[in-house]
Amino acid sequence: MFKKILVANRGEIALRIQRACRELGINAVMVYSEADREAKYVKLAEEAVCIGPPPSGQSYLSMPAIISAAEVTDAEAIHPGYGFLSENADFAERVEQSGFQFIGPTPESIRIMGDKVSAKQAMIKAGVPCVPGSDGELPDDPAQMKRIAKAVGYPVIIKAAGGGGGRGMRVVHTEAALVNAVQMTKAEAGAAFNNPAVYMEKFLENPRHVEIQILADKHKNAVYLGERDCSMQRRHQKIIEEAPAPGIPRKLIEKVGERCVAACKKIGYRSAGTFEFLYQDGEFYFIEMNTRVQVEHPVTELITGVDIVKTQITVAAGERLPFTQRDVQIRGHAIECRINAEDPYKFTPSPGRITMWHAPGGPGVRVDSHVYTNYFVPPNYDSMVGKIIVHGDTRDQALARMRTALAETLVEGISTNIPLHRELMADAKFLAGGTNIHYLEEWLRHHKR
Ligand code: MV4
Repeated sequence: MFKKILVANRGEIALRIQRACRELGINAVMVYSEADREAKYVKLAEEAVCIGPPPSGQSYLSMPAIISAAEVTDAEAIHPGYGFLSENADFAERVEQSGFQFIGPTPESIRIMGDKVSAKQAMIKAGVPCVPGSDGELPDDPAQMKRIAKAVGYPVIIKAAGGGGGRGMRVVHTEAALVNAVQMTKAEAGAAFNNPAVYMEKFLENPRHVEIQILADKHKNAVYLGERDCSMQRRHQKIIEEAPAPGIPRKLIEKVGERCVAACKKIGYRSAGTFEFLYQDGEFYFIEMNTRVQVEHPVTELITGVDIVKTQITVAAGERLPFTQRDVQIRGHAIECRINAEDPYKFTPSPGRITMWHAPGGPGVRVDSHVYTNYFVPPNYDSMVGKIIVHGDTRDQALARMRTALAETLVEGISTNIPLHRELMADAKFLAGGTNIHYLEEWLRHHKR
């Protein structure tokens, strides 16, 4: 096992990785920007290295700064967390060329999944169900384009190969609008991603976002850890996630999960990964694969008892997965609320000093947060200050525990979205389960504060 790992991230996930290292008896080297000097995980660290000024381009996104920090501290491996450099294939490659283990998949896997056209082609080949659409990149010829759209059926969606996570997409409802929409999307994609390639899919009007967590080792073993429903989102920012996904038959999840595992084995995927699907009218459609640990990984940890971050580390060191698919049992229900430093209804960021932070507790309550009373939320990064995650035997018990947890949570000095979470935990449609990706934005239109 590694003796020392460098944690190339900040915030709650830096603390989460530090905790996993402690449990494994590994020394964690924390890196921090000048804005994160006061972070809890920096104070708790046996070793910490300042990697630059507050802007992430000069700190958490600086490959030379991070790799030199690993060199001067004699770390053996680098955990990238989520965001920042976590899905940058060039970074993974440079980490390995510098003699460190990248805690994640191979650079080749990251590259295939980073290009949404090659990702989808790999999934079709591996038997994962995908949204009907163009066979690979969309041709430039207007006649061919129109022929493909007609076969797929309007409305269609044009997506940039270099996009993902909601960037570089355009919905087209009629043939009259098609050619111009494709040209516009290609121009934007060329400027934003340095890759003008686009592809076409049938546009699904009211899907849920359901994703499947997988874990794989370097010995061709892979398992799926059930699914998460991440439909409660606004502008592609998830705010509530839960597992299992309400109302989806277990048999169907098993069928799709087995396809994801087969795909992992086929492409030699290793580490943690997430297959993102749209779920509509009882069918799953693959859209993208995330090659990192995700913000919402704790809901899966709570329903399976598997420590995803620890397993990422042990499999990166070459160990085998310590369990098989048969050992993975889904128990109870888990819900996560992301706590953001922002106005709960206007969504403007609310950085600043937290004058009071009181975290909830009690049975089935987990809080993943790096903040504390007197902590200063820097304005330079994502507004998420922590996550409240609850587990119960049933969804109703998990909901009751989340309501209690949110009622106990006290944050003063900054605004947070806790009032929004409290309202949603009492919303009849959410409580019924199965709301789609448009629900929150529609709800907000009718609940103007
Ligand atoms: C779609 C779609 C409908 N039909 N693809 C947005 C993020 C990116 N991961 C894929 N996205 C979508 N792709 C087809 N064929 C609707 C979305 C979408 C969405 C997906 C998941 C979660 C939230 C979303 C919000 C708006 C649109």
